[in-house]
Amino acid sequence: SSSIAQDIERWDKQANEKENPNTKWFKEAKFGMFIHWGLYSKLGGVWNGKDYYGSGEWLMHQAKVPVADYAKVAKEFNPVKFNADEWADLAKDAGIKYMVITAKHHEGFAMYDSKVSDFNIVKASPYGKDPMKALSVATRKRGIEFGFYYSQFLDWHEPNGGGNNWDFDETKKDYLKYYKEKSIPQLKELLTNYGNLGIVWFDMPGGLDKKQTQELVDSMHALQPKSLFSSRVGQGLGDYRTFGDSEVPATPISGAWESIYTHNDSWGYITHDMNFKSPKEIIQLLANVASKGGNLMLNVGPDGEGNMPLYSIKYLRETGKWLQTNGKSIYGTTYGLIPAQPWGVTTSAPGKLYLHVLNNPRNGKIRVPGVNVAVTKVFQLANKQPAKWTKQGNDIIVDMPKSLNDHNTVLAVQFNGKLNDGYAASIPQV
Ligand code: JFZ
Repeated sequence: SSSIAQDIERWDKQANEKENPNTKWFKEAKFGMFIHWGLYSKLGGVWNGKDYYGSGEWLMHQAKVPVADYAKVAKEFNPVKFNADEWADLAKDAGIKYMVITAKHHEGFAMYDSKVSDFNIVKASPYGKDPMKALSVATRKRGIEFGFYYSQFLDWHEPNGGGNNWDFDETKKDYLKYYKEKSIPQLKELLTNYGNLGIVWFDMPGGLDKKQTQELVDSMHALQPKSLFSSRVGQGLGDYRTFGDSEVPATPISGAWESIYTHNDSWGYITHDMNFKSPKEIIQLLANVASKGGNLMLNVGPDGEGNMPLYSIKYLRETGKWLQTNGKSIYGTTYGLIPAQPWGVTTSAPGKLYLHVLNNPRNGKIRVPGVNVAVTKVFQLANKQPAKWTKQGNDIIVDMPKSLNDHNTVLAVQFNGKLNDGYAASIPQV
């Protein structure tokens, strides 16, 4: 998209200023889980018998549902199948290092115990408990960083919140009043009552100028100095950049960043959205994003009862199985010093180059150009079996070993010396 180029320019400037030490864990993490869960998860993309395929969490907007009617959904929202330990186990098994869940999406419903607004899962729903509390405990217990998504500007439930122009007159709104009375106090609750948050994932800025956004960021960082705020807090602020939905930059970028994708088509649950990415697609996406130096945060959309989609459970666990034997080529790596090749992509670690063979070559050989170092060994990462290789100038040609797993065969190239950065000419220079 057009904004991506501007984003890169702005963030490269920022990355050049000073590396934020708080991003260290994030840059090593590589794989996050995004969860969209709210009243829309119960509706599943259908309002009054009409099917609105698209982003399920936008249903209220798409169907122009009056606030009073939408509020009735809360009265039937009872996710009795929700089990924080099961969700955290799934994340752990999938090889996930951080989780970000919607504490409040654009619909305005708080999925946690809020004293600021009664429109929340404890007060307005039969469920009557705080699932966010349970999830924050369960994830941390497993060494997973926990964070909240919070829609700071769009709030279709509130007369002064952004976005609802079917119940309210947009021109008469006092956004600052909404920020003062709901958005900021709720953010304070989230940053106070749930322990250390790895991430606060702000989304879709609006209604604040640069100075006001800076004040928002500062007052929130005062509560949690180490927490990382997403770039969608607006006005060029935030601690790491998150790219527009489903985008991977073409060349590596310095600094901390993530690409976000959803497992199927929608972020929020849709009953008949079956377009799930296969384990192979997830693994190859993860490798591609890591090869550019970023993280993949993959979204799942549990239903209104609290069940994870069966395909998400199955495919994420299979992704985790691959990571158990190939994780060294993902976690803690930096972008691949050898640019993308017809057979796949690379990631880097000290003294190691990882070849992610995404397309198996017909002739059983892959060529790796630009290897200006003394190679000591090439082996299949998953079973440590050495692979045959030869050198032609600065190219190495590797015989593909018998593949253990056709999702993505990773070959590790061990070397002495300093490998040239094949991207040096194409990375934006500041
Ligand atoms: C936002 C939300 O509106 C959406 O419901 C979902 O939560 C998603 C993760 O984030 O949608 C956006 C926001 C920004 C961009 C695209 C979709 N963008 O910058 O390209």
